[in-house]
Amino acid sequence: MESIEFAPAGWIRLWPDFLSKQKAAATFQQLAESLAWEQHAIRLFGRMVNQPRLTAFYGEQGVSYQYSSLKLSAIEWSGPLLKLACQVSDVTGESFNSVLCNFYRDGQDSMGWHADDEPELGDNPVIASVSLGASRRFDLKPKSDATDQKHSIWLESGSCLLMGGDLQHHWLHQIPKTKRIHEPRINLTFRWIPR
Ligand SMILES: O=C(O)CCC(=O)C(=O)O
Ligand SMILES: [Mn+2]
Repeated sequence: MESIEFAPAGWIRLWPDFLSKQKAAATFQQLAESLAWEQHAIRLFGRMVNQPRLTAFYGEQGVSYQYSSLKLSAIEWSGPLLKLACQVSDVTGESFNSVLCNFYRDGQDSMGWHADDEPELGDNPVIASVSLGASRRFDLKPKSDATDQKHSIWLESGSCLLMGGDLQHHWLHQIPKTKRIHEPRINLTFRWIPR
């Protein structure tokens, strides 16, 4: 496990081999085929635009999550997602009751700069992020816009990243678009959302 402390605040930990490459590839296939992937439209600067990726939200019954003008009710998790949630909890020592799943079809799919700071996640949320399929670059920059402090981490298939402390108060993160990647990636962000 690798650990990085962030100034001004927060931390991340990374388990590069949370799942073996083989297990990660099999899990990618299974989730790509079985989850209820949808492309949602969100309101951006007063216009409705499609998110540049597919998503699916799963978790314990009754959990819902509101972000970017969307309100998602969890589909009850079972099988592979529930098993992964248990494995993530075992490795990280943290509890999760839901998972926001993202499907990046290729390098043209992305996630813009944001922090996971919605009020329902609580004050200092701990979020675990499991990556399957193509490696993508994960960038972090301070909200204060001190651009010299930018960090980038390659999230490889089978890795598990944990974000915690007050990272979401002080830092933004993104998955940038790239012309160089043509393969798909699934990312699973495990969260704790009170019901
Ligand atoms: O795809 C990723 O690695 C990041 C996903 C993310 O930041 C999110 O779902 O909030
Ligand atoms: Mn995020």
